[in-house]
Formats: sequence, C-alpha cells, structure tokens
Amino acid sequence: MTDREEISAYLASHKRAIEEALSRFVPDESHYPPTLFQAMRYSLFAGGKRIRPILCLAAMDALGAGEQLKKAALPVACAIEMIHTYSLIHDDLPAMDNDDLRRGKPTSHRVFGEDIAILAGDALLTEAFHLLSKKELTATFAAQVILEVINEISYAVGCFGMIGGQVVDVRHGEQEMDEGTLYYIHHHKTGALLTAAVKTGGLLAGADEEKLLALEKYGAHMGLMFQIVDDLLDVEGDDGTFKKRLTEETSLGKLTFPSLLGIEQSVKKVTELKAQALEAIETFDDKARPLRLLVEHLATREV
Ligand code: GRG
Repeated sequence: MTDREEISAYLASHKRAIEEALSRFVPDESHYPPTLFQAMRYSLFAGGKRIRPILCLAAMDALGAGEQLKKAALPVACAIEMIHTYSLIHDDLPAMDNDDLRRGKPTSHRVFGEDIAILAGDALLTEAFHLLSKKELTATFAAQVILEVINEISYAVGCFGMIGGQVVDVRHGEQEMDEGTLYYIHHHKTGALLTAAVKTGGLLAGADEEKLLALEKYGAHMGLMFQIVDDLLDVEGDDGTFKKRLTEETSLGKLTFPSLLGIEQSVKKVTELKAQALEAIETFDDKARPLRLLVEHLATREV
C-alpha cells in the first residue's frame, strides 16, 4: 500500500465513524423546532473533510490509545467539528463574508434565512459544549482531563483564539495590513482550533507535558501550513494560472500569503512548515504515522 492509499483509507474510515456519531448527537428535523435541526444538519453534512476531528483521533493514535478509547472520545471529536461548522456558517453571513456558496452548495443563510443561520450556528456552538460536558464522558476519562479539554477548546475558539482572529480579519481594511497582522489572523482564526484538536487528542490519551508541547508545535506549524495551502488553492488553477477568487478577494482588500509572498515563496513556506511539523513530533514512535501522513496529505491536498 502506498502512503497515499494508507492515509486515504485512514481518512475514510475515521470520517465514517465521525459522521455516524455526529448523526447521533445532532438529531434530525423530527425534533422540535424542525427548522433549527434541519439547518444544523444541513451545514454539518454538507461535505466537510472532517480534518479537525480526525486530527484529534490521530493524536490519540500517536499516544497509543486503542480503538475503545478513540470510540469513547467521539463526542469530543464531534464537538470540535460542530464548532468548526458554526464558525463557517457565521463567517458566510452577510455581515461577514457575505458568501452565497460553501462547499459548492448554497450557504445556510441563503437556504434558511439569516435569522435561522445565526441561530443554527449558535446552537451548534452551544451543543458542542453540552456534549463536552456530558456525564457519560467521565465513564472513560477523568473529570480533570475533561475539564482540561473544555479549557483548551474554549480558549482556542474564543476571544484569545478564533474570534480574535476573525475580528482582525473582518476589520483589517481599516488599518494598514502587514505581515505580522496576517500571521496573527491565521494563527488565531485557523491555527487555534486545528492545534486544539491535536492537543485535545493528546490530553484524552494521557500525554505528558513534553508530548503535549510537541503536539502543540505540530499543530501550530500544520495550522499555518493548512491556511497557506488554502490560499494557494484559491489562486493556483490546474495550469498554475490565477483563479477568479483571488481577484475578488484582492478587490475586497484581502491580504493572502500568495499576494504577500508570491506563489513561489508561499509554496516554499508550505514545505518549510511541513518539515517543522514533522520535526515537532520526531521523538514519537511509529504510532504517530497517521499524524505524519496527515501533514503530507494536507500539504498536497487539492480540495
Ligand atoms: C465567525 C466566529 C467566526 C469565526 C470564523 C474559521 C473561520 C472563523 C472562518 C472560516 C473561513 C475560512 C476560509 C477560514 C480559514 C480556515 C479554513 C481554511 C476553513 C475551511 O476549513 P476546511 O477546509 O473546511 O477544513 P471543510 O469544508 O472541509 O469543513
């Protein structure tokens, strides 16, 4: 089996487990009020790659957690995906990016109206923390560990993390945008939740301080790499030409890595960050193979 086949199989089997669990945790529109559940599930099952929950489970693998422990951690992995989904719904709103399409489908507010899209996002965020604090988790994990997980995730997505990054992103047009600001935005808006997903897996699998620090470094490098790849996917057409979205974003005054560094330097930066992410976990044994293959996969992803 090639590395590519191996990581594809890993992604597919973990995606399946996560989606089955998500479907259990977020019921369908037979629940009242139906529009709310329909809207929550519309975005939750709109074709996301499930990278964050998979990173959480891969970090658990790296620490030698067995399948039973990973299964018990599914509420945490799903909570992370629910928070990610909420952030996308709100990011697409007219008050923010005003996008009509997400993953090739009409955005939540285009389908359900702005009021329901806001509330579906709010409900996904809140229900995520309900899941994270469920008593059932204490059957497998120590209450102290669950508290640390909640602490890690809430820090990553609040004012010191994702929301801080989003605020600077939506308002940066008001002041001069420089390289430091671009790094701040991406470390917070994109990197924080990706890093928290990895660290959370470590916490659930009983990682010591040294291993947690290594996972944090892995997450930070991989998170920035993920964003630069995302920016590059917007500008690099199949033939290497610029795609339309760059023109639109540039006209909106958005600074991206390719527009700041140029495509060649951005590609070089991806290679550097990939190496740094791998270096951060070099003391881990072969059980970290999924984490290693994931960085490679994310560096070369095409969607
Ligand atoms: C509105 C509170 C609030 C936060 C929004 C994460 C975010 C902050 C906005 C999303 C917009 C965006 C393009 C962010 C960059 C991070 C990124 C590449 C998100 C898309 O993640 P994928 O590729 O998405 O994992 P899928 O579709 O696979 O779930």
